[in-house]
Amino acid sequence: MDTLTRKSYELRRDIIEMIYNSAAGHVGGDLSVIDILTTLYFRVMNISPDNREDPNRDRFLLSKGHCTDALYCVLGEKGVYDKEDAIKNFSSFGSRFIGHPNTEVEGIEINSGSLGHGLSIGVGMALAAKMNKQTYRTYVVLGDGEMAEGSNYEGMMAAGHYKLDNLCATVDLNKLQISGTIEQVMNSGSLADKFRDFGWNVIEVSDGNDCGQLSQAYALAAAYRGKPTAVIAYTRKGKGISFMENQASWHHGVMTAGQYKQAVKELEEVLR
Ligand SMILES: Cc1ncc(C[n+]2csc(CCOP(=O)(O)OP(=O)(O)O)c2C)c(N)n1
Ligand SMILES: [Mg+2]
Repeated sequence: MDTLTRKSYELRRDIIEMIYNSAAGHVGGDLSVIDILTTLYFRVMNISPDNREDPNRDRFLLSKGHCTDALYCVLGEKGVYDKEDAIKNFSSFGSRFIGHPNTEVEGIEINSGSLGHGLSIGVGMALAAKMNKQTYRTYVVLGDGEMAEGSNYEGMMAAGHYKLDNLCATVDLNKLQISGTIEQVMNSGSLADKFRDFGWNVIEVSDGNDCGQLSQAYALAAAYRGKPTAVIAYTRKGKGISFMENQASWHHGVMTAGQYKQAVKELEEVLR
């Protein structure tokens, strides 16, 4: 197993611990997005504990903010703060590790979780970089259910209009949202076609839980000039835990003690 994949499974182990301790969080979406976060934070972006104030640090925005549990584990693993603090205190009274991203947590750039805001904020950050001749890149991660929010389409249009090739949006396309399939709840049709129509370069990643495929996509995105890039990552919700995979009910399900044991066992088998 390569180091990035191993890291994503170690982070899955942290996520399961955090979710079980707190009996809160959004485990299905965490497990679908963790390979995207691992690839971005450990291979692609120039973000480290030492450059948090650097104006040229890359910007990362988790627009599908309900999956902040995964992001807290990643930032802890990066050494931005004590990861154990986040795992033990997630969602507990008085902790800054609340259930959606907030800027009181080191390394978090924006408050998010009300879906549909991250892309437009990212457009502003990318446009500012162009105007100020700064070299940072802006990365926004969206959910496919989140794409029902109309504000995303204004963001897409503006990014295409201003040819923001320093902006990269990733859609975690797991075909599920809070209460069912995308098709049933709000059918958005082809998101790849919609991004293309708004003037984006589109890269489709057939296995969005494969860090190798994701790394290649982000390398192509960084080299592409003249258009923003959308990485459409076909993922699996609940990826890595057999009984959670592809089940809408695990959007924010809470594990029993038996399910927790089973989840840990499955991850430890992969990591052995
Ligand atoms: C504006 C807004 N409306 C509704 C919600 C409630 N909500 C939280 S998660 C979610 C579903 C999101 O689905 P998706 O983007 O596909 O996320 P994923 O499958 O990656 O968990 C909804 C509707 C919200 N957070 N914000
Ligand atoms: Mg989804």
